[in-house]
Amino acid sequence: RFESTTTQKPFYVTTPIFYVNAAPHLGHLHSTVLADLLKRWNQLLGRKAYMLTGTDEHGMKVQQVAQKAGKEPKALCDEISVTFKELAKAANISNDRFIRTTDPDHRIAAQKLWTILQDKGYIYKGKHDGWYCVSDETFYPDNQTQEVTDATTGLPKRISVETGKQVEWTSEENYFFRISKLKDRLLEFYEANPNFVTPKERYDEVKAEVATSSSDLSVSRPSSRFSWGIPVPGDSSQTIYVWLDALTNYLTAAGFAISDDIPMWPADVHIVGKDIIRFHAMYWPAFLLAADLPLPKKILAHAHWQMNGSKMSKSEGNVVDPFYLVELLDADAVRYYLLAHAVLEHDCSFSTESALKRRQSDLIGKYGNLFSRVTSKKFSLENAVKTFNLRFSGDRGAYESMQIERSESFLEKEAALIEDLDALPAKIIKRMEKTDTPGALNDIWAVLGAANKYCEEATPWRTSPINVVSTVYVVAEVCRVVSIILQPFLPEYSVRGLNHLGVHVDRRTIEYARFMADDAYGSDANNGKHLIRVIR
Ligand code: ME8
Repeated sequence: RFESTTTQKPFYVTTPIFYVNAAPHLGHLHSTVLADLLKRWNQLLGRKAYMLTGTDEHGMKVQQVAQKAGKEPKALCDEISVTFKELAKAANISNDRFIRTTDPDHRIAAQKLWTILQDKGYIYKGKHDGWYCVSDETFYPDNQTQEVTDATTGLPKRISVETGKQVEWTSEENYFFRISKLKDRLLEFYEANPNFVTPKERYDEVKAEVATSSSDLSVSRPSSRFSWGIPVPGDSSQTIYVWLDALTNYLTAAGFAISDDIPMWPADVHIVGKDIIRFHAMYWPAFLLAADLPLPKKILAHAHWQMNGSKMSKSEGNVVDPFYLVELLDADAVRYYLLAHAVLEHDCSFSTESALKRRQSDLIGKYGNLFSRVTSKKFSLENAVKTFNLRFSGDRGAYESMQIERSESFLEKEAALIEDLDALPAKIIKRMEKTDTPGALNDIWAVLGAANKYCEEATPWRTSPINVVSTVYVVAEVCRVVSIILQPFLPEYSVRGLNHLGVHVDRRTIEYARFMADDAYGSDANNGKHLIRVIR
């Protein structure tokens, strides 16, 4: 009932669309890298994939920042939105669209969804009193707020217990969404789809929250107070609530504004930070249920990056500038650090030193080093080549069509390493089913570690030509197979590696990630100048 009927649809992955109240920080890049990883991972598995990211430009928060800066809201949006777009470029993100909620098709889509909800009887007008938090763009029930003393002014103020942000008593006419009518259907849906919210801890929280919820959701604001948004269709005295507007972006990009037939829908996964689960796992499915549209397959929530012990956040100002980091490390090394370091479940703290260290020890020390061992002229294998008079083309350090025989002894000696290598794809597929990126990279680096060790112990140049050749061959195979698997994680390093080995672009999908895969380099790869050719 909730699934799309087309099986051929592209894998559709999204990031949150980010507020344009300040420039991006490392946390935003983390969600974006995860989405990019999942897109590329699905492509590696042979599936078409589509990735969406963008900016959330309406709402009180943006309106207030613009006012303070003495700018028109749209001008502020243009200015900040472009920094998010540039970050995606700098970080080598392969998003297919960068959506802005000020895009014309999005306005149409948001109004269309509103109209459907209204026609189906889910929207009514009422009076609303409550504690509104501009910073979080949401109302909080009384028991989720508390009075505290402001540290700077010494005056009392009321804040949200959850986020610590100031709330204000707000009383006004709003349109409401009958989410209360959908409570049972939501709970049924969670029950039937235990992986809908991942990780499990977050799923349990969502279920508990929906089970105890009772009030309807205010989905508009008076335009007199707040006009920087999309007007309610047929009543311009009200503006659509920014979260209803924002969530619709996922439908907009799927083509909802122009057609009722949206083959790319539903999304396969919405990547979100754990701060916005309620909106994605409760409100969003409720809107879609009400509109009779299929629900997304998964909400994947990641924990937060911390800085000096508290959540890295624009409003706190304790942020890491992702542009600086990309400059310092390079895009792949930043991705590596984010993916290897952060588990979904727990917050983790950022440190530049540890990012630099991991680049040195893992990327340069193990992955890069293994490539040097097979391809660099400086490495002792070159001596071996000379000693045994093997043909060495000297062309970009590559061995020209080195011909080897597959012999028993060759397989015996390297059996453990080859076995580990061949077990790797299945292991990583399993890890990726849980989006366990630290686990996946750990498995990959275990093989790289073993291969480096094997090189050190093999000292083939002291023995015979066949050993030299087989050692180089096995190590080259580790480089090739690992690079294929690493493409979604390290798109630049891996492609450089595969190019260097001379692996044809058609031979880089997961089925070639196997020791001695048939025609692994492609018969006309690199004009026949691939590293190694095998005769069986
Ligand atoms: O919430 N660690 O936008 P936003 C990891 N516009 N990720 C972090 C992070 C941190 N410290 N801080 C932020 C919004 N993020 C809405 C979304 S979607 C329809 C609308 C990431 O600019 C994380 O993904 O506040 C978080 O959910 C998101 O940025 C919040 O971005």
